[in-house]
Parts: sequence; structure tokens; C-alpha cells
Amino acid sequence: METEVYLGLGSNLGDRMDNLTKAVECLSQKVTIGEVSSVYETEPMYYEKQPLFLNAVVSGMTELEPIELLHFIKRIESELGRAPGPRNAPRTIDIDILFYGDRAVNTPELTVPHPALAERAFMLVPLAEIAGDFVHPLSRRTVGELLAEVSGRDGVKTWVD
Ligand code: PH2
Ligand code: MG
Ligand code: MG
Repeated sequence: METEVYLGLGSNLGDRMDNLTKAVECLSQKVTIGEVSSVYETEPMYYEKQPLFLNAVVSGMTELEPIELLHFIKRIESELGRAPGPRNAPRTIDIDILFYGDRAVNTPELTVPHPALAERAFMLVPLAEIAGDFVHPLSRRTVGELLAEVSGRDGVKTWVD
């Protein structure tokens, strides 16, 4: 059975646009890509002394179970040159599972929906573009509602190549 997933992509090292493009290409081996949001240039959150990010969100359908999807994503991240480093450090590519259908996953390795989604304008702005009416399975709020309440939207700007 296939499940609809939403994935957040981020890059702030190297050729950022190329990293996002390659990530979508690699993902498409196991995730039938549906919609791709615009690309945004975003101010770094949490650890602010690092380069600006490019962020985007894609939707897709996959047969992979959540943990299989996570392992597939980790392999793509390392193939695209992501070096192990501290949380929130600069990275060539980061791929995060935002939603896996309406399922909630809570294991030491993986938490879905993404636990910080509601505080991250850099995820909510692109997500709302392709899934504004999607209902968060835990808070029961739509992505559009979450976006209306988040702060820091001014740090998220449409990126023009
Ligand atoms: N990712 C983080 C931490 N901070 N800030 C922006 N703007 N974009 C990101 O993708 C991002 C971040 C941890 O994964
Ligand atoms: Mg992340
Ligand atoms: Mg990640």
C-alpha cells in the first residue's frame, strides 16, 4: 500500500540549488514525486551564525514504511556529501519527514509528524503552498492555520535563481 508523504528539503553548503535538485532526483527512486514547492531562501533558525538556507517541500507516494523511508533518506544525505556533524550545523542536504500520511510515529530514531514543524516558517511556507488544507494528524490544525500563527515569516523569501 502506498502512503502520501511530505518531505522538507534544506541546504546551506555548496551549490544549494544543485543539492536540492539532486535530492529530489534520488528520492524519486522510491518516492513517486507529486508536487514540488517553490524554493525559498531562509534565515537560519536556532544556530544563526551560518549561511542562508534554501528550503523547499515535496509531496510523494511511497511503499516504504516510515523507518525504511528514514533509512533511504539517510543514504541519500550521505551520498550527497552530508558529513556527520552537530544538530543544526551547516549541511549540504537535509531531508526531513514532515508527514507520513496521517500516521504518528514515536520511536527513539524517528518522530513523525516533524515535532518542530509548527515553529518553523521555513517549512510551513513551502508546505502551505502545496498542502495548505492538509490536517496535522495530532493538533488537527491545517497547515494554513499553523502558518498563520508562526513567527519569522519575514525570514523566508522566494528565491530566484
Ligand atoms: N534546518 C535546521 C535548523 N535551522 N534553518 C533554516 N532556515 N532552514 C533549515 O532547513 C534549517 C534551519 C535543522 O535541520
Ligand atoms: Mg532538519
Ligand atoms: Mg534531518
